Amino acid sequence: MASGTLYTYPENFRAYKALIAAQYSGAQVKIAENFVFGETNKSEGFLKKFPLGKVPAFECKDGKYLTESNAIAYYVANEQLRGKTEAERAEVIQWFGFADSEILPASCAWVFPLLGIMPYSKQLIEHAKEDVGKVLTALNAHLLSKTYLVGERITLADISVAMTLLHLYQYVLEPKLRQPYQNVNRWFQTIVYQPETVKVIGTFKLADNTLEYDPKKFAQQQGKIHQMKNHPFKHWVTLFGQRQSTRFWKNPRNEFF
Ligand SMILES: N[C@@H](CCC(=O)N[C@@H](CS)C(=O)NCC(=O)O)C(=O)O
Repeated sequence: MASGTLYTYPENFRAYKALIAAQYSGAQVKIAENFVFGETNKSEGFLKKFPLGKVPAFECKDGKYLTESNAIAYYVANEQLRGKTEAERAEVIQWFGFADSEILPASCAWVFPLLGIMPYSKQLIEHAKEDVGKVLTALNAHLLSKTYLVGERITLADISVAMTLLHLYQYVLEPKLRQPYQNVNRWFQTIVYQPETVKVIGTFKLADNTLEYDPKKFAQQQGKIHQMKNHPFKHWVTLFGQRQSTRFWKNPRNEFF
């Protein structure tokens, strides 16, 4: 059975994928103690193992090193979660790509400005909402007659896609906005309220209201994040701060995330 150490900051939806998979498979995944984002992952020792300095990162008990959250989740998963047939495994990979390429950029572009961790642009948020609408419409059609994304039981496809939708359901998809996507809502709640998921993410609360942009809150939040060593969103601010003049801002709808 897979076992090893997972490097991550707290409440990282990418790390959740592996942690939930481990709950199903019984894999022994220990979270690295005293991990400080921006420090530990930039240390010489870490970079020797994981040259990009990104998390989540996984140090397998047998000495292998793994990066990329989907690969780590796959490594610690069991056969059921990976997909039982070649076709199912291919579908799982398909949904990994869908989550990372279709959902994630749109989710970040909508939610992060409202959390004060990315500058606000009404136009970009409107584009992001449209993009989120498109992915939810596609998912809703897929889930019309299905309980799970692949096959008849939960797989990594469900875990990966649900975790990538987490911020949307947590911060912006208030009842009126999620109303057109009843199949997705039903499926999402099936996944986040599984006991294995609850053990990792706690009891999830769907958004009652869409988070509103407040310029004062934005300025305060930026200050707070910069001051606090371990603020949960510090890594994003650092990341965006470093890249503000680079390609993301030249083409903010690109596949930055
Ligand atoms: N595709 C990767 C993305 C990993 C990633 O971008 N991690 C961010 C934090 S969420 C990071 O560690 N960034 C540090 C950096 O870019 O220096 C995955 O899914 O694991």
